[in-house]
Amino acid sequence: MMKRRNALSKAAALALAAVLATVALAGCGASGQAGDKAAAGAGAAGGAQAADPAGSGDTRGLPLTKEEQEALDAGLIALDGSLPIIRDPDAFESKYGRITAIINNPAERVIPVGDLAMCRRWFEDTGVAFDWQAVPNEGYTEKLNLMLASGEGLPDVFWSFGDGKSGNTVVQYADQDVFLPTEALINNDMPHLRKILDDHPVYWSEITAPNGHTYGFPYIEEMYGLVLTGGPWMINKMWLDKVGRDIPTTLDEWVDCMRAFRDAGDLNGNGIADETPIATQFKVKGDTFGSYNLFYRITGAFGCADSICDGNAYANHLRMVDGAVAFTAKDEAFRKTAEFFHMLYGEGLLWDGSFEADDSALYRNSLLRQPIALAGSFGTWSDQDIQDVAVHDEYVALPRLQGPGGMTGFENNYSELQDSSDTCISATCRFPHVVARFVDYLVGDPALSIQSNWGAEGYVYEKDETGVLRTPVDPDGHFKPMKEGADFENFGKSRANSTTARGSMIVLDGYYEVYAGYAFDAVQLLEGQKTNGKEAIMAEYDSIPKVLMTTDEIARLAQIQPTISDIVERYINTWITGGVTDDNWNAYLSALEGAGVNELVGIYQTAIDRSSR
Ligand SMILES: [Ca+2]
Repeated sequence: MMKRRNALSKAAALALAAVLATVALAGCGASGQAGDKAAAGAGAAGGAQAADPAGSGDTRGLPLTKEEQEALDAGLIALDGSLPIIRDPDAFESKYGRITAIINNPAERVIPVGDLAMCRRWFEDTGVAFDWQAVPNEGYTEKLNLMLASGEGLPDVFWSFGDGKSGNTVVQYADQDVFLPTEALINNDMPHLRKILDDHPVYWSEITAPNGHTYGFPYIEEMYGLVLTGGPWMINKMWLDKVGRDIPTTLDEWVDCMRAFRDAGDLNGNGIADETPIATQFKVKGDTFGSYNLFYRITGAFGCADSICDGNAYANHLRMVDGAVAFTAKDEAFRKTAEFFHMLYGEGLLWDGSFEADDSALYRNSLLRQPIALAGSFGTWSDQDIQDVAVHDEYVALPRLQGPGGMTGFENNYSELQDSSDTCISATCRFPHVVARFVDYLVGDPALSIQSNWGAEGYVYEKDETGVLRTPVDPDGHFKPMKEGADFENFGKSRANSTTARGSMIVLDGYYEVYAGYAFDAVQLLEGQKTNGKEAIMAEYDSIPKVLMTTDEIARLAQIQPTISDIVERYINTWITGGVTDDNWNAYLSALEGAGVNELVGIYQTAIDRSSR
């Protein structure tokens, strides 16, 4: 539901932007290249995405294999969408053996994969009994790479490739006839999956390889965009009360509160001058979903939001502006943000550990672990970053702050489609239609999808009086184990020992409160994000779609992008401590040009145009 509303308002915003682009539109992209590209690309990328998605014109279908035709004729399998898919598992197995599937096993899984509660249920429903080749998580990628490089002993199905890695792997082998293209299966044999993809055209873009094919099937975990904006930006409400300030709603009011914190003395009452108004980190690496570095959160308040996300670092400082890829860290708003932080620094409002590069020294690993409040305002990912319960309760999430050129916050260049190509079928598989029908069964039933992803009823879920699956929690809000023994003592273990988790599961926003409650440990995190303006931020901005790139493009990004990010980080440190001048700003822009910033934008624009054709 929410997703659609966002998509609609984005489309409306895009249309409006296209109209306004002909008028003088100040702000983002006003500085040269980005603006030109925005005007040129507005029709191309923006329009294509809403039109016919990749592969949907294919109605030919994948021919049955010899074995499939034979098994169908013998009444051993059904491929019309009815269940079970394998009608006579014993007869099927004695004639063809089991369909083999390689899977990475986390250390906490002690139950054989085939005996997991969800695997047993899948078998009861479909008659599909996989021969699971479980490989320990440690070393899984290496083993998989060796197997793929040799091309020998390939299983019928690659259940997963290591979280988030399936896309790069299938692209790497795209021209080697290792994996079976699946778009014909999706279009003709998988009505449930096809509907989900057609309802979300961006997901089609994100699973389509540069050669136009899809491989395997996606893993999607929608959580109202949990990973698409940073975690809550907090302020100490108890300190606000002590200095007689309301919760700020503008950037100016926030600065006024920080000055009041600085001047108030012993706000935490321990007799020591140990308070700091603002804690942040200027190091991007390890900045979980754009949560800890306040610099980037504030760029939007000066007219052009930048975007960083450690989970998709090559797309850092890029954003879709008026339908085209723009490098936002060279906008004038970025310079104004640097001047703003130089002011904060000069006034003694920033914690002096904010420039630390060492993880253990970052405020979330130091200041927030103390049994007393030490900082006035900072970003978090999980609210559990603040370890002491009483200290935790002193903080509230800030509203989205209004600045001179816009509002705070940005959307992450990330996707809730976390893997493009799980449950990947190898080219030698004799029963690709059986696998496709199995995956369509898996994604077609919301309650089943949810349990396949997070764990089985009786392990991590119990039904409430209205039939909605709920995770049992104790009075402190912690997971209450449902099974005896150390192998089920926490949520992670109960999950790992009741389902494979990763694979082609699909959980959509519309499932919450209809089939299952929202993830019990993310409720507060989401609430804080909403207070920060999450929904408005997601409606306002278009992030860079997480499209699949060619091996050459990825190699080129690996060469040029880290240098570009280093330049940005280095200059931010220079500006905050020493101030911004025309000279160092121009030197910064020249350094970016020299490092290939235009090529970076071009690579992304090409990849996005290609995937959204
Ligand atoms: Ca104190």
